[in-house]
Amino acid sequence: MKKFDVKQIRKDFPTLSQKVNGKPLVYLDNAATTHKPNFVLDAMIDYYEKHNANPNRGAHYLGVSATELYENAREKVREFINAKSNKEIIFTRNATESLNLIAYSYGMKYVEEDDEIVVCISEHHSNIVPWQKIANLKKAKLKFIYLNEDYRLNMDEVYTKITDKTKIVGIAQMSNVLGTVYPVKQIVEYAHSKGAITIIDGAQSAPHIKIDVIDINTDFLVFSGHKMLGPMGIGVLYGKEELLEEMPPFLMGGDMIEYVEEQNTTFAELPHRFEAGTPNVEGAVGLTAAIDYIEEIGLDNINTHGHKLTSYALEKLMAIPYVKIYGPKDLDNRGAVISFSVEGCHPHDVSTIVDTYGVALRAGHHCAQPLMKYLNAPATSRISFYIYNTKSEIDIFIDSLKNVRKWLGYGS
Ligand code: 7TS
Repeated sequence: MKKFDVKQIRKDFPTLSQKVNGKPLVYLDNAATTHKPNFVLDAMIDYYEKHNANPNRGAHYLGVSATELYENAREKVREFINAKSNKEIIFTRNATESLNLIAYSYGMKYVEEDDEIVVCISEHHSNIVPWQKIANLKKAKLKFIYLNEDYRLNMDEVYTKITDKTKIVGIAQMSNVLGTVYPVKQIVEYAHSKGAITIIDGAQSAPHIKIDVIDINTDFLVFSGHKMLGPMGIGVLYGKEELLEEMPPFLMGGDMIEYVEEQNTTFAELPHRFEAGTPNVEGAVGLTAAIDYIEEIGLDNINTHGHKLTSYALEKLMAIPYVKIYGPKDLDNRGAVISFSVEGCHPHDVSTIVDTYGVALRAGHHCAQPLMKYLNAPATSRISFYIYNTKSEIDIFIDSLKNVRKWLGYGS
């Protein structure tokens, strides 16, 4: 494992050397998407310059080369999450598409009237809206696990909400708003004891925490490449082979078939059955490079760095009397995402003002409106860190934040 050296790492990211509004960019919106190192950008250019072809089709040199790169990416992802087989790795556009695939394929086949689907109140819309649709279509019930006052989850709430009627339990391993990291292994174990299957949304956790699907024993896992240094437009669905084997295809067309007759079709083997149409080879190549880059630095180092920055930022934010933090205030089971509000200021004003100091943060409902309603907060501001962020960037952010209320006419 390489020594963790932020100065060196920053040199790999061309976007970070830009100025914004005349100030050095301080990018604190990594939960939305991360920037891409040259290693990833170069891999994608190399693909187009030397290998570009439509995979799984022609037997010509480039076609074989593109197919190899695409399948190497599948192997890379399999290793990354310790899945048993490449058949269990399906490439999608993003975590959202992966969740929709599970809902439309597994949900439509297995959910029945009066069944229950259980999700956490802090889910991203992509792990709520597809289930609302399935619940409506099937006359099933969508139930929510609520949180404690410290924004953590009490296992008693899990034991109450997951019942013998529960068919599906879906939970993000790390909340994109609160930063809370949930005890997914225990939740999976309990869901299984009640006969339910489990979906872990790893969109926020995969970039920071080593995920071992065999150890967690989840039935499905989803994540997006773009939140872990990879390009946009490539996502992953992991599913246990025995479940995927029994699931109907989600999208129909080229590449996912075995034989097509005028009126009937038989479908391809896994994983191709779930990958209709020309795949995103460029994205898969970029994701391979991103995983290589992350593994070179080491997920343990990345997680430790995130914790250091989070602890520093929490301390600074808690020292400001008019700032309220939405999320755990210590590092116990918590990731590198901090949501907060500034008394008397709309989060959009906060982000617009800090932007003039070069600071990029996110404001709004973070695609988690049910959580916002539960927290009684119409919107929050959010900072989120990744490998290239530094304590001095947090200092710049805190200084800019201290100017927000002055700008808006408050004394301090
Ligand atoms: N699940 C979680 C936990 C997320 O944070 C997000 C995106 C998604 C799913 C969807 O990912 P996508 O790649 O399919 O869009 N979260 C955010 C965010 O917090 N700010 O912008 C996107």
